[in-house]
Amino acid sequence: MDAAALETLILDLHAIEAVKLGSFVLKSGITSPIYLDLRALVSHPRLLASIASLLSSLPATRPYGILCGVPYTALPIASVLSVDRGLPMLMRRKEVKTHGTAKAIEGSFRAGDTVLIIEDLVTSGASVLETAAPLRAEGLVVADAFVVVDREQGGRENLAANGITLHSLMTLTEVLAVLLRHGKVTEEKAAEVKQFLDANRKVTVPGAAAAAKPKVARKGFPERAALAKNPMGKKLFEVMEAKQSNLCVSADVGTAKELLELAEKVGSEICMLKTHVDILSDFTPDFGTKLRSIAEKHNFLIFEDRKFADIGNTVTMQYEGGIFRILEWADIVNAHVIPGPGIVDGLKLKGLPKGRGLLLLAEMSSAGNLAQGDYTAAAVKIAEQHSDFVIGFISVNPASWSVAPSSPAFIHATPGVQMVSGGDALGQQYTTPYSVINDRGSDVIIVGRGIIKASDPEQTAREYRIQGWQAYLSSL
Ligand code: S5P
Repeated sequence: MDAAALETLILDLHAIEAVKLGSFVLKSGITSPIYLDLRALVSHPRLLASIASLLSSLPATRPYGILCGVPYTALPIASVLSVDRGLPMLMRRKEVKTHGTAKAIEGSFRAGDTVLIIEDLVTSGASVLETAAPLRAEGLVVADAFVVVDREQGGRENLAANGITLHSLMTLTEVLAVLLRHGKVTEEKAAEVKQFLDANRKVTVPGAAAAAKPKVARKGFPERAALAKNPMGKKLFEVMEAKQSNLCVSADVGTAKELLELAEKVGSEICMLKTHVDILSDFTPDFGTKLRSIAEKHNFLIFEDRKFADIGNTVTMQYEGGIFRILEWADIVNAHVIPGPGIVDGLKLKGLPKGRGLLLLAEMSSAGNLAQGDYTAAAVKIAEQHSDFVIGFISVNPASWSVAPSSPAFIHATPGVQMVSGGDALGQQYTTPYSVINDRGSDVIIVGRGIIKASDPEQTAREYRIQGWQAYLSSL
């Protein structure tokens, strides 16, 4: 690295007020005596060019053929680098369009291509991870990230833990040294910044974008397993802990053949596989046995998303009988609470003796749904009255509930999860794994199309598992 060029760059950044000293509250929630904001760069093409040229000289651990800037500040930097080097770019959408082609990544690529991530500033590494996830989900390889400034607050370590090597033009310590040498900062202020840096070496929010502190803090899964009254609820906690997975894949495919293949593929990454048995065109009575043997092999639970919604007597027959014989093979089923507590009594009559568990739909993910407020509170009440059988809820934002379940043994499982927020054309609404677990206080992410429609469901399931698990860890 050309030390003189770097020194000039730091002074230039200070001159355009991209580096400020004072007292600032960062995105991560901590108060910092130094603030960096590289957004102003768009007004300074010469500086932009010199940053791109310096970045260009950084070594990578792996040859790359595509660049991807982290939105938004790094986009112009990546663009200049792209033009300079003649390397194509990809763009990651922060929001996926609700209608039309809901693509998270814009641009052309082939699975297996290596993408270099470009970022302006790294604190915890969360933004880089948020960009890497959908790229990896498409089968792209992400091994390195180039960043202008490393704030030295855990980003390097968090990224390394996710298989990404961070290469920075400068660290905050280096910025400070240059400013001090040129009399741009007093000895006193420099000492304050140094002290701040030492005190904040680790901002451990891997996968986080919003806050350093989780909005919902909670007990760990092993502790909650001990509190569970229902054996299947206990088992789900144990499986999650053993596999470090709070990912449930929603296997919404059209045939049993595809479903069983998918179960084999994603089995090692999940704690639970969710089925809609009534959409399988080739269902045969041996489906349950086949699925159970895959579940045993990979140690995951089977959740038939039957959404029972009738009176107690009818649901006993729907649960046990018909051609699907759900009771025989599904560890967990779910039910609406619209009929009142009788539905739980009915299902429990059949399910409890077989050690099964039930999730109640306390909320729904679709736009305009009616499961809110008092309805959600009623679901909590019914669950508490049947805590021997009800293991938890289908929830969307349990952190916002006016009446929270009294026992931490209840599990929250949340559908409507993708790497980028947005929705589909039929009312589904998506939130990211981090937000679902950390901001909204859920436990399990339920992912359907985000995984099953990906070009590499196995790799994508792995990415979701890592994101979901890290979000859980950071919420403890
Ligand atoms: O409120 C809900 C409840 C459920 S169980 N919203 C949902 O989307 N689900 C189910 O989760 C839905 O039936 C589908 O099987 C899955 C979401 O799939 P995705 O493709 O949108 O991720």
